[in-house]
Amino acid sequence: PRTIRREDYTPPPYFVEHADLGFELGDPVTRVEARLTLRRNPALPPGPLVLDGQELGLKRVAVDGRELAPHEYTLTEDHLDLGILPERCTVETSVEIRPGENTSLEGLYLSSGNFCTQCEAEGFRKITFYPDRPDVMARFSTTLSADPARYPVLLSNGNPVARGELPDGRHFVTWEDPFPKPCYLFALVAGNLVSLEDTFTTAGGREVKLEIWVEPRNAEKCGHAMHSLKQAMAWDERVFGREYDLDIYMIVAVDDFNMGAMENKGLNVFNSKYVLAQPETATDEDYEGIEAVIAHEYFHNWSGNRVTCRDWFQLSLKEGFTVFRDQQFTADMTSRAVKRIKDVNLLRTFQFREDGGPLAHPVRPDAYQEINNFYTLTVYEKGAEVVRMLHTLLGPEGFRRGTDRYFERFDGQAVTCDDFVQALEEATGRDLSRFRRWYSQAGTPVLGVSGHHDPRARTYTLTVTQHTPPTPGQPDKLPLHIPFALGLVGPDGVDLPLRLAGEAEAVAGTRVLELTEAEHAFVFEAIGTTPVPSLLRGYSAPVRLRYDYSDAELAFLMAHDTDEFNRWDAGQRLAERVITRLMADYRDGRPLRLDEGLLAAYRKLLEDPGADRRLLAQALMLPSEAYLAEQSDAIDPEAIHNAREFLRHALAQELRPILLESYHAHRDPDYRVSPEAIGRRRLKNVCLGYLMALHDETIQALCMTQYREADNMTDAMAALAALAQVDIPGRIEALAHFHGRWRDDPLVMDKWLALQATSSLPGTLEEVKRLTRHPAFNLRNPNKVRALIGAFASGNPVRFHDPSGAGYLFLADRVLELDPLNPQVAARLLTPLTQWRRYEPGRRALMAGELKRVLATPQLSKDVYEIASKALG
Ligand code: DPP
Ligand code: ZN
Repeated sequence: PRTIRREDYTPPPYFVEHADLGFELGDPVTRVEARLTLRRNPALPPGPLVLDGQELGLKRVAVDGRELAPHEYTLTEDHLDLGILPERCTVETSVEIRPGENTSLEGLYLSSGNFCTQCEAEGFRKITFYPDRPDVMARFSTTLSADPARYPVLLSNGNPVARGELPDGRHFVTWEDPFPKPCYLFALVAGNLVSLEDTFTTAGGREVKLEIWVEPRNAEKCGHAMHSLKQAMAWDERVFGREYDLDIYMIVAVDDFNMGAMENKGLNVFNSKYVLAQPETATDEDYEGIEAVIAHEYFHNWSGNRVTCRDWFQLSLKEGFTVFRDQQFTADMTSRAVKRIKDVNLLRTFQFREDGGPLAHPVRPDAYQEINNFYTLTVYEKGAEVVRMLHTLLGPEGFRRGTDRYFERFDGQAVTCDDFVQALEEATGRDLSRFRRWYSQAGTPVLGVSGHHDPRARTYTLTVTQHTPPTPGQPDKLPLHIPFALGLVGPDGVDLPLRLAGEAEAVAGTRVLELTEAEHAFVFEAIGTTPVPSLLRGYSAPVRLRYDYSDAELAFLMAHDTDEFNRWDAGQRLAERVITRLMADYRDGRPLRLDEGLLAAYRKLLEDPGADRRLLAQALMLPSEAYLAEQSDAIDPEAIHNAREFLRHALAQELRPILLESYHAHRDPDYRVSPEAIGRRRLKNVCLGYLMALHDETIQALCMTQYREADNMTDAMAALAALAQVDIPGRIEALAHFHGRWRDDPLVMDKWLALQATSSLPGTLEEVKRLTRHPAFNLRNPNKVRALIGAFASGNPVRFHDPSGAGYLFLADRVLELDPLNPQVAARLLTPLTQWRRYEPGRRALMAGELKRVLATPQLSKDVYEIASKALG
């Protein structure tokens, strides 16, 4: 496959001023008529018009009304070359496509018998011939026609301007989108759908119609999504000064979707997982996920749609920024510290893994074979961290001045990450030249910190070094501009006032130092007693922090740090250290013993009556097996699992009375959805999880009772998840009961599949294989694939990494089976194997063997080819 390079970018030779589209929707055949009004780019010498197009049956092509004969154009597998055209002209094409046969879920396809589209990144070329690149922005009008009985609802971008009946009995609707947009933001939906309607009045006083469209069976499940949308609209006005710009905003939920959702202008198409919720079917986490994704797609209306990307290398321009925006929104709607903890957990577990492996790439990549492979944690999550660092460096007001300038200056344009940074520089007068390296340099920087207190001079000296390890294609790294937030905590647990040598005044609490060189020494004055440094507060930069804390210092920070994030992080570091020691004991055959310091720290947590329940629940959770693996050198998943399970069991044994007490104290008679109620539920269920590690019949009975009596999915799932981990008759009974109750609800069945796939019981792989033949599973549905196969490979390290290699063989087989149907999801599924070099020698060889087998398979998609070849390269 061909490699596309950022440095090869050239502007488009033709612009599309207007795209007039007509769809005669039908299954098996849909006809698409396109009339493009074109203008040659005056800045370039005249060149040919080459339109992108794949799997299109070309019926007719005309220029300025004259039909071309076949010798007047060149048609290949993915292009239509019309040669040099006049400065201004219209090109008409007529093509036939077969949406019912489209299993890739890119372009136009059917989901539950309804038509829908997914065009980002390059799906529009499967709909019609077009310059499919984001820097070509056109005004679209779209006429949909279809059988009114089967497809009563016809939706596209913008405003509906005409509708009616056609002589042949079909009906039609014409939509016009007044905002020029790249074709990746095009969407259409047609089918038998019902809507929940509401309105939102913008700060400017315009009334916007809000519609959420779903299949009739889901009509009652849209309330939370609608509420979330209105919250997001109000928040974006308040915090970023951004108002909505059309008279109507529509969201459609479909069951078959490659991603979470898509921000098409005025017509978002969503994976139903991020729309549908009722207390009986959705957990508290699902509710939060819906709120976040609804907001994310809404925020794209400015950060992505009004100002879009010049090319796909700039993807983080819209994604990193929009993830940062949705993170801030969720923090405001829920708990800032808990949100931060979740995001950092994701980053440090999975983005760090990506950034340290064979697929490492900068936030703004330099090259790709298949752009779908670059919708990554690096582009999204590290990209959001980069924007967060800008926010920290500029302060909230400076950052807001910068984003105002960015939106104003680039409205209606397709721009670059550099343009974004430049707007922030212009608005604040700051020099961000060194900061820009965050966009070009891959890899996770390591900060080495040491502290020295001189009691006689009353100084405390912090020495900070930074170093970024090499990544593929980038052997040498330069120092980055890093905001380093910290405090020095005195023996009484209070932050010391901080004054650097040469400064007049001391500042109390957290302060942000700026690192720009490979090494710095900061001397704080008037420090009389030896402090414990609280470093990288709020996780102020996406780096690995190395500081040689003692266990006692970590326990101290865990109890006293005023920074909630660092309080949690100190607990995680302490637990990680304890588990690492247990792993060594396990491998060397020594008896495992519970660490008294950790036990005391956990007891203290549980005994604090005033604690925020959500934070407490979070603090009680041990680092995940995946996180622990990311910290290891030659990963041994079995040692990690057994050490961690030993610790869970030992803690539960020692803390049993207080865990039980806390469990009962946080059971509420009524289901409510306030932050307080959610925190109580979470804490109760974390306690239950620990208690179930005891393998005690009384506790198991308690768990069965919770499952049976639960009137909400959060409690039912918590109980069922714990039961799925133990080999008792109640497990089978509960899983069967759950299936019987929810077999007709696909989203709930996803949970059922995932629970079984992530059980650490020894028979899990066989169970997963059986489930691939169960009616609840369907290889063509990405949610099912993720729930069963994805969850097994990414969420069940001890079973997936069975030393026999059976898990690897199973995964590679599924990837090869899925690749011809849906390459995008197949490539994603393969990622756990790309980490092969990190494992101990036995597993390393088996993983590489499966990757080689995949790579040697004929007719591989370029999606899977790129991942497999880079992983082995
Ligand atoms: N729909 C995906 C997202 O919002 C891609 N734009 O992140
Ligand atoms: Zn996005």
